[in-house]
Amino acid sequence: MKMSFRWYGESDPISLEYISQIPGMRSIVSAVYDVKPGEVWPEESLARMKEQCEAHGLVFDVVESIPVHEDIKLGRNNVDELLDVYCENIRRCAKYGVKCVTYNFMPVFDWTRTQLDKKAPDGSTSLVMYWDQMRGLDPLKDDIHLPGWDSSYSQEEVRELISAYGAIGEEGLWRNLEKFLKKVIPVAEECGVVMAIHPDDPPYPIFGLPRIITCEEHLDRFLKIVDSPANSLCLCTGSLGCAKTNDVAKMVRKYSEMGRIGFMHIRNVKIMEDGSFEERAHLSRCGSLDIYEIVKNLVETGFDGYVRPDHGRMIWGETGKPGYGLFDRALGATYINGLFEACEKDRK
Ligand code: DNO
Repeated sequence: MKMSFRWYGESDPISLEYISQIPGMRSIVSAVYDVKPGEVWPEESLARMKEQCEAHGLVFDVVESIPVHEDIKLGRNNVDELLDVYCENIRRCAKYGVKCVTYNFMPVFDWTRTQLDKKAPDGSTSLVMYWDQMRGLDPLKDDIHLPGWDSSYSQEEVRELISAYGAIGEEGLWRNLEKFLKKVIPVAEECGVVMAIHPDDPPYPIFGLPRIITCEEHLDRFLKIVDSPANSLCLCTGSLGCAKTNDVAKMVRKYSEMGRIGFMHIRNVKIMEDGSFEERAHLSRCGSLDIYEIVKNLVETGFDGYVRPDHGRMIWGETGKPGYGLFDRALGATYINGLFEACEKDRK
């Protein structure tokens, strides 16, 4: 496996120097952040990122994400033009050494949480989603500002998008995903890039918006649309893992055996009685997921893709981007490295 760390570019308070000091760190996961979805990424930005990483002994070879424009997901008139731009961005990334590109196909919003700084008894804070804070919210009626939601949409636009997605429904979203994959995957194959779709977080409908990358049955359907290793998964344990019905360790074994996991996001969540969840420290005993079992399954199936410690808590007084501090993610990386070493040595 190739250990990696997400870096938000020059505006990230965490420096590449600090990241390079984490034992076993190899790759940087980043993106061009100052360009809107649907626009071409300047080559200079990619070249600069590559150079900066190399200057710190790191490799910039994973992109998270090239965002998919809502009009692609909705299959609107300008979709062909937008797909051309998307393909051009893949080509440009590949030119600067990128091997894996993550994206998602979630309507309107990326991940959903109700609080980003829930304090645990030990004083650390983390992201949570509590149903009693979600119930009763109706984006069609109320002005909703959930933490982390894309503030680039006005409430009016959000309402318009929600009704447009309501009109196409789940099957419409699948059709538009199919069109996207049939255009994009051949380009990725041509330039040696693995496209890794991120599951919906959480993996069930929110506010009636369709969500399709949610469970084993749907992942099977997704992988069959284009049966190529370039069409693969970014298997996020914490996203899939907050639905009790997903057996994440089993899914990891199955898709890794098939050679269809390009990227692993490893983190733990604690699922509560009512289906609410809290992000926890990476250790198995801290949450509902057995991280040891997950890593063991990766090792036993010869996984050689990218791994990153996903969301950490805020600890030791650190402040910054929720989920993306240095300290707890570095602890996560070290724990995951330990599990890999133990499982690999056990196998010999
Ligand atoms: C959350 C991340 C997601 C992920 C996108 C991929 O912290 O895992 O925002 O980057 O869904 O497109």
